[in-house]
Amino acid sequence: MSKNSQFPKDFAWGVATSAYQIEGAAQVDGRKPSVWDTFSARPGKTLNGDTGAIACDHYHHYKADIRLMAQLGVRHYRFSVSWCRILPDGRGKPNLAGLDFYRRLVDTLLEFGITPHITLFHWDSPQALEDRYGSWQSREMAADFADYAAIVVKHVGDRVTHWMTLNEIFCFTHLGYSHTGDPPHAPGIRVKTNREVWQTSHHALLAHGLGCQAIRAASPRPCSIALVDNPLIPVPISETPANIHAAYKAMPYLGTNGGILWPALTGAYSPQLLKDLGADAPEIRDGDLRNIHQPLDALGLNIYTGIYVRAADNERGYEDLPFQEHYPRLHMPWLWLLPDALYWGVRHIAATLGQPNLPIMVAENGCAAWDTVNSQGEVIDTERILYLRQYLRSAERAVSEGYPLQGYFLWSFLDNFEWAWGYDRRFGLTYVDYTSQQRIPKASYYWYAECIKQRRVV
Ligand code: GCO
Repeated sequence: MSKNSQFPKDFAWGVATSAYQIEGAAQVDGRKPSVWDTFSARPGKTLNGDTGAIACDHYHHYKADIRLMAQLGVRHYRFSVSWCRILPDGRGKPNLAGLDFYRRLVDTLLEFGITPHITLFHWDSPQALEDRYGSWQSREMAADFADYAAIVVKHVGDRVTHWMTLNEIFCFTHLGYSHTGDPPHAPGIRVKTNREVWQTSHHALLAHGLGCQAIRAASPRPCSIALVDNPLIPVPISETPANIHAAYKAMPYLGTNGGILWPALTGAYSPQLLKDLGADAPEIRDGDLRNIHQPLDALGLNIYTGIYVRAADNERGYEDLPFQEHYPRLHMPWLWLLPDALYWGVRHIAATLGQPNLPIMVAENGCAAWDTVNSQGEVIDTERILYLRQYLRSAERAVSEGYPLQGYFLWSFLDNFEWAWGYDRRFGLTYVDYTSQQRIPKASYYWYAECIKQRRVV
């Protein structure tokens, strides 16, 4: 059997986390609540009533955590900044203690030779803005986000040059606001119409666009700006010309693809989606699409799963093939094992969105498994290795076929607060004992270290 081919020397190997999921220290150094503090404290909203109040207490353990990250061998770390540490009331005067935490964090990363990639928004918006104007329900949120972004960039832009604006617009808008039932994500608002839901994601797109402009204006050095999205990826059930064509046809229809990636990358909602939405389409004011469609230096894709499609003799030219009950999945209801989604995600950006030269980073890929500590104090997470190995092979295929896939951030470095699933679901390469805050590198940590060292899938 031939050996897998090596990844290029400059391929960026990384890990990813987000502020609310790991930091804890919810009431420390002037931080005020985010919508996730409020939502998770409401009875019945998260599994076992878990909240991120303490989480991995990374706020106090960041030095040891970064040392462990350096031992893993990664040279890139994607983390997010908590808006309500920087601007506890969402706007106004910055809180210097909050800014200082991120400066210390960045300096420690740089000492260890790790490049910081900062996500400015990973769902934890200030509760104060929810109280003031209903956060993403208001256009004001976009301008407030841009102001906040400029503050962070001014403060650490002398040492950070990789920025990501918003993480997964679909999740914090379409799962945070709903017209059909109780939304599973913060702020958890019932609205009256689907149009109002689409209005929230439109405002988030606007925040991305104004944010890009604010970052470029504030950055003291040339910098790289990305959007991070989790499109629903159509994967041809077999790679015949007809099924590949069907996957291309499906991409602008599926999920919210046509209303998030399309406007961000092409400057227009996909006509397919607009036709489906009819009167539910959001209000788009003059100039919005121009603001939203900003030049990007990279695109971050979060890829965990996808959906099989095949050619069909219907108006759309494709049909989805929903997963059957016994199809393999990892420890989340939606985490169907579909490694080819990674390759196809990258390929769709070139083929369907017409952006063959846009550098792509896998900004998240990983899985929750049923991790336990054995009698020798180890965590042997072979399910995670099985999952990751196949997705990384899919990444290797994309690179070897010449697609501009330049890096991979594994989700996640640490077990952490998995939103509505609390601490029950573990996505880390590192096991966290939440009582003692002890960290135990899992078998997958050592496996990933070896991949990085050899620059190939081992
Ligand atoms: C994301 C989510 C992460 C989740 C991960 C696993 O960006 O996709 O925000 O925070 O923890 O996706 O569900």
